Amino acid sequence: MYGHFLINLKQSEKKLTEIDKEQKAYYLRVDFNFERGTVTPYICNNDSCGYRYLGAGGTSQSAPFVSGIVALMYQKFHKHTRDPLETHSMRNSTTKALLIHTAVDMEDSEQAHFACNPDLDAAHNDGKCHFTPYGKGPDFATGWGYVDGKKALDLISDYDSITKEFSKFKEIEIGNGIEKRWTVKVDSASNHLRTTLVWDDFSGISSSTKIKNFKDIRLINDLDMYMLSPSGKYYYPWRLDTLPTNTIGTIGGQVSSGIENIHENDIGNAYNTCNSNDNLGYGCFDHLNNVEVVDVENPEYGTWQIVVFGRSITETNNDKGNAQVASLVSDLPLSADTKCNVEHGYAPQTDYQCTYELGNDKIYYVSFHDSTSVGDGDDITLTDANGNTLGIYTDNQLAGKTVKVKSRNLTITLHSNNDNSQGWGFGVTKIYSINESILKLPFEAIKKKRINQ
Ligand SMILES: [Ca+2]
Ligand SMILES: [Ca+2]
Ligand SMILES: [Ca+2]
Repeated sequence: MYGHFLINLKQSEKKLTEIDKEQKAYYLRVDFNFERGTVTPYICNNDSCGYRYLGAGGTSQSAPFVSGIVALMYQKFHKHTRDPLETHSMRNSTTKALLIHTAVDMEDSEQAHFACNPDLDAAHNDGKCHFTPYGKGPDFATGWGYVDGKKALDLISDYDSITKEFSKFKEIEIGNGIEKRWTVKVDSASNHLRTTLVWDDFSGISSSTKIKNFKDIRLINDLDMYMLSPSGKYYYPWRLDTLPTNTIGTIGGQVSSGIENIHENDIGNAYNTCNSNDNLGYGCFDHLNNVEVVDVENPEYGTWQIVVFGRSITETNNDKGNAQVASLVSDLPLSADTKCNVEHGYAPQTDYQCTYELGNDKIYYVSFHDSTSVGDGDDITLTDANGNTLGIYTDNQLAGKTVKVKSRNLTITLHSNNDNSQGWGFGVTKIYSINESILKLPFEAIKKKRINQ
């Protein structure tokens, strides 16, 4: 093992004093060499440690830099928690989520081109050098962008020693069919809001990798995430369509095994919209990766909801053996989960309760999922913040319905009796408010008055 770590990737070869001047925040210097079976530190001269920065790219070049940044992240985590890392640490998915969350997206530019893509060159076969195009969002050339070590480290702050949690990232547990919610509050002008979800998926079966269709799902566990704006608009995660995987056998009479037949127009841009922009269909989510990122440009002021759903959890890795542990990262402090675990379909006698935080000042509309239903002898009760019952619903009475609530919060309770009849349970698809200024328009007031007369 051999490597030099320094965060600034753009340096060519500099003296230590020059590097010191340019590093304003955090940096790590680990110089070591593996000689004759022992790891030895590099010997520094007065002002130089023999740094060499290679002009090459690729995972080999990035691995020592990213590893060094992750080492600093663990160090900072430990500094806040004061717990030994052997007993309290971050999962792999958490460091990965923090790095992806803070990565700086890269978009195509002439200056950034540094190597021809052999697959594209072979497919086009026109004697020209073809570069991998890369657009906004995740792409095939630069992934989620370049690592911003300082930003990643900055997220490891604001630690609560009582709950033993950091405010902007959490390790969460999601079971099959379970939906959980968190909220973040946008209360100052911001041109961007991002949420990142990463999980360490259970290992696959090696024989399954031989399946030819690469668009097939390889995930063992698939989690989905979306965000809901204060006015009830959905924001979906990024998706990126797969590339063709048929190989080119011969080019100009020469066999080139492993070269794939990819043309420039096969490489599309990532996208994060969904057709009607008003549904939570399967196609609105990614089902190929163990990473989901939701980006919002110019977010609305108010309380945003982050919803994580266990689309398909077939293997578990939490202590209780009933959920996938995942890592959730936000730009803003994540408010405590409403202790709401919605389960579809539910089992006999599995009563559960969810409280959704609303607001005193506005009328809120709460919409229920089309599948909402309960079995014989079971019901769904809606209660306001003062404990007043707003309604008791049976069968599929709440399916696709929107209820109007003016209360600080709304509690939904599902009562299930012990018989053989259960339903899907309930799902809240939207919570939104209409600005009071709209409700108080003179036109509305006049109209109401006339109706009253
Ligand atoms: Ca990009
Ligand atoms: Ca997914
Ligand atoms: Ca029942």
